[in-house]
Amino acid sequence: MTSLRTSTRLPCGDRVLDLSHTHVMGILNITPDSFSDGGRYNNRDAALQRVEQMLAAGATLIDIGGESTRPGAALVSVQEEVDRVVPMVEAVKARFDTVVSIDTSTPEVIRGSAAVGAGLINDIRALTRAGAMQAAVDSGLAVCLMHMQGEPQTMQQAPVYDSVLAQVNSFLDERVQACLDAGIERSKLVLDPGFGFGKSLQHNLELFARMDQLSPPDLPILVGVSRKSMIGQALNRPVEQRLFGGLGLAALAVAKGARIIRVHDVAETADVVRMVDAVVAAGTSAI
Ligand code: PT1
Repeated sequence: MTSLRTSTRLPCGDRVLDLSHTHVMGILNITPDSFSDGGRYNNRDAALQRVEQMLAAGATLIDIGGESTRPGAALVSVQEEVDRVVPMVEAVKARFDTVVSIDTSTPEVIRGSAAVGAGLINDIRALTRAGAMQAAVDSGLAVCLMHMQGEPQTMQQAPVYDSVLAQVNSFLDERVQACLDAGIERSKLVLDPGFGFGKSLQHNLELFARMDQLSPPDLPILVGVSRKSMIGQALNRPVEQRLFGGLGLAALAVAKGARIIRVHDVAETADVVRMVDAVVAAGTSAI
């Protein structure tokens, strides 16, 4: 399988990610109600230990989020989010040589985190919040643009599409153009179909199957399906029994050209990713 997604270097602040292979992004939720971590990592030392484990297990990015965005989650105040996220970014960058991604839509969090060494802005709202685009431009950081229909609180109440791929693509095309118009370099952009964000099981499955047709065709793709309800619905499994389903999807995502896989279960996913990468590389080598 050849890919049009040709860019091999993603500049992330003080680091560069080599996108000639697939990266595992480890999730660090620092919300009291966080999805499937049960808020166990609120405590600074426990969170840093978790980061150390994820890096040892093969994560090359750590995604730090202070606002839960799973279906039905409530908003947090700007001050609360800044207070949760920025000191954690600073603590991680002080101790570990890694790329820190910030899972945020909030301009104050983007600015504060950029000042203490974050490398990637992972925004489920694709820089649509007032002031977020300018904060991203000023930061000079890489940006992941994700598709979502609606807002987390209500997005799973009967989502509707004519064609899910066409609608996701027209949204992503528009957000990429908005970033370019604002002055963000194309080489700093990453796309995310937004699995579970305003999508039924059927929408998620169709979007996954056609991920190689995500637009624009030259930009790298990030996939986040770890422990999500699309696995629960397809397999009839509660959240603590979704690992194997998630690993299957991770393998398929890599085969379809995804370059960053966002997960809770780093060690297991890292083996899957390295294995599939090895097969893909063998199929595209000149020998
Ligand atoms: C994601 C993602 C994210 N997911 C990016 N950032 C979450 N770039 C947070 C469910 O259906 O996919 N990409 N940040 C977590 N959000 C959800 C959504 C968690 C849906 C669970 C579900 O169970």
